[in-house]
Amino acid sequence: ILDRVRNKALQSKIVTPEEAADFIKPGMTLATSGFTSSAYPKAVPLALADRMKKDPFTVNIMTGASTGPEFDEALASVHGIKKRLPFQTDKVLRSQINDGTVDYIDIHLSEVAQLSRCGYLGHLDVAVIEACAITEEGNIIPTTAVGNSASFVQTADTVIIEVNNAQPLEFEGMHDVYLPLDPPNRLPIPIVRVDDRIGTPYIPCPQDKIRYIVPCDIADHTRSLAPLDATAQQMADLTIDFLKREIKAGRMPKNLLPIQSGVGNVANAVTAGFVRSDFRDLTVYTEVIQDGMLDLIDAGKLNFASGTAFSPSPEGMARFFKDIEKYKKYMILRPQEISNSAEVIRRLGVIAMNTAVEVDIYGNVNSTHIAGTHMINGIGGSGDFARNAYLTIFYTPSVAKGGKISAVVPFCSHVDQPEHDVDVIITEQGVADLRGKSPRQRAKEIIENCAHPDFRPMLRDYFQRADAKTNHAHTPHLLDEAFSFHQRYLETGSMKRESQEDTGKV
Ligand code: 0RQ
Repeated sequence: ILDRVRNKALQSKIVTPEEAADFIKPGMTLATSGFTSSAYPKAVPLALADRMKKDPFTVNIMTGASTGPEFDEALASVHGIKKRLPFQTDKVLRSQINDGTVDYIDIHLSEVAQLSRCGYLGHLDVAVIEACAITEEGNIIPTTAVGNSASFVQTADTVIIEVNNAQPLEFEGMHDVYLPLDPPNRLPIPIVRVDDRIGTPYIPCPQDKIRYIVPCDIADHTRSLAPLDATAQQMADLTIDFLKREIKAGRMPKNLLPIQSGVGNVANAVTAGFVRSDFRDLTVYTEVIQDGMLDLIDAGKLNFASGTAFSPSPEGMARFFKDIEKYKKYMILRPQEISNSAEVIRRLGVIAMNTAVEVDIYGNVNSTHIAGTHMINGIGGSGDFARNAYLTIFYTPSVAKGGKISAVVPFCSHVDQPEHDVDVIITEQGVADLRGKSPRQRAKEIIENCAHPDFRPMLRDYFQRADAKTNHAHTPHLLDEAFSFHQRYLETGSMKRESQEDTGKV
């Protein structure tokens, strides 16, 4: 890695992953790079997990967002994590979050850096940051994500840098690192177009803060794309039609407004829908840039994409590297407090498209908890975008688990995005446009347009009885029945009534 550590004096700090991991003591808080399986440190966590296997102890961990198996899975598998924030997607860790072993703090991704700088998340002992290279001045060239790295480097006592040879040096120049001052000294973030550059192409790092430099040659463990299913495809088609109507109504320019889309099946299908559509000159202001953006560039439909992480599938990454000089011109990676900044999202007028686990008849959205109790992943950036976007769309298939669960329920068992933040809900059944509608009008729109026909009669029945019993209250509910769908699912494995299971009728 000598050619990647450009400052000769710093080369004396190169050690093995084991030596660096030895520095980490029980109870310490590690603040690391990493955002959705991109740019997370790999060699040091693996060495740390090895040490914990022989001599068990725990640490606290904060990252940008989720990481790969060499990090969350490796450390959770040896019961090495006590506290974790702000987002994760690992199976082993998820089970420990739901059995009381791990204290998991689910935070809007834009807020983590400020909360940590202002001392609300505890003391940061060590920042462990993946780099492409270290400059003559000791500054860090990030890899596939920026996440919270710049802030963590500023705040942590000491810094360990993993220089990853598997991450091509071509990433240099793709980043724009800008750290806002904290209140009361904050200035406006001067982004007025998605491609504006306002910071440095590196993470500033005082040389004397760097304790160790560790070589690593393990690539990001990103996932292959699942084939698009018919349900997701249908939601994508509904979205394209809906947006065309918005343009016709004069609510958006012909090339739309900057797009944000979450990760997963529906997001991929929606992006593929844009590729097939006749939209042109699209722009993207999002968190995670995935394969679909490469498709849009190839189709000549994308002008520019801004994000905090580049997380394509392994096939997408290979494609990116084959034509890196071309693709690089279309992309920028920023700190997550900038990619997800309320101020910038509101100014640009972003169209936010994210996925829900369930929605209720009034438009509240649950993005995180099964049956109100069991954490899936976390709110991620969905709330940052949902609250501040010009147009906020949530997607969910109308049913889950082979039709036994309705994704439209009387009352969400956990609320991540309140009804006030949700403009539109799309399922494969149709579109509910909630803008300018009262709760009573919303209920009708959601039940008739989005719920699965199997569950529509039960939902209508609930609404009508709630309306009568509350004397037409503003938001009619039967408090003793509001969670009856969930209760039935927990007791019988299905939200359907017994008679309905037998006969198909309510
Ligand atoms: O369980 O895998 O056991 O079958 O929940 O459901 O349909 O695979 O959902 O992968 O699209 O993720 C909301 C979790 C959706 C995701 C969520 C069961 C279902 C399955 C998962 P199985 P799917 P997806 C950008 C923005 C929050 C963060 C976010 C998410 C499992 O989109 O984490 O948006 N969002 N970030 O069977 C019980 C229901 C259910 C249900 C589905 N109503 N009740 N189980 N399931 N609906 C990214 C970042 O922020 C970094």
